[in-house]
Amino acid sequence: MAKIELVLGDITQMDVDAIVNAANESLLGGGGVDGAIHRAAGPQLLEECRAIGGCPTGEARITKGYNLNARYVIHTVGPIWRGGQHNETLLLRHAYVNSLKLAQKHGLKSIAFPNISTGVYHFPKQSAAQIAIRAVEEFVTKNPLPERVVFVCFDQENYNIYREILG
Ligand code: AR6
Repeated sequence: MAKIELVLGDITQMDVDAIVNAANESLLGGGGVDGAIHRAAGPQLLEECRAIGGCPTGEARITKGYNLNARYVIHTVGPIWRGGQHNETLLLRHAYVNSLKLAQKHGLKSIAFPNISTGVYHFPKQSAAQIAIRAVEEFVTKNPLPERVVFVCFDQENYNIYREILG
C-alpha cells in the first residue's frame, strides 16, 4: 500500500511524478497555488491548458510539467464552499479521486496534493482534510498506483490539522 506523507511547504518545489493544481473551471490560471504553479512551470503550461478548454468541478485533466521538477501537472477543480448544502463534500472527494485515477492511468508512482478548495474557495479546513485523507486512504488501499502520496500544506493551520488526523 502507498506511503502517505505530510509536508509543510511549496508544492511547486516537490520532486514527484505529478503535482496537483487546485484550478478553476477555465483552467486559465488564477491566484493561490494555481498562480504559483503557472509561474514556476512557465508560459507553455497556459498554452496547453488553453487547448484543453476547461474542466468541470470535481473532474481532473493532465498536462506536462514544463519547468517544474514534476513531469506532470494534474489540474482539478474543487468546489466553491456555499454553505455545505450544494454537494460540496462529494465534489471535493471527486476532485481527489479523479486526480488519483488519472495518475494511475498514466502509470505515475508519486503525486502531491495541495489543500484543494481551502483557500479562496473557503471550504472549511478541518472537514476538507478529513475528506481528502479518507479519499486517498481508500484509493491507495484498493489500487497499486500511486505508491507515494504527499499532502503539501502551505499554511501551518492546515499542516496541524493533517498532522492530527494522520497521527
Ligand atoms: N504550494 C502549496 N499550497 C499552496 C501554495 C503553494 N505554492 N500556494 C497556496 N497554497 P487556493 P482554492 C494553498 O486559493 O481554494 C485560484 O485562483 C493555500 O494555502 O490556491 O482551491 C484558482 O484559479 C490553500 O490551503 O485554491 C481558483 O480560481 C490551498 O493552496 C481558486 O483559486 C488552496 O488555496 C481555487 O481556490
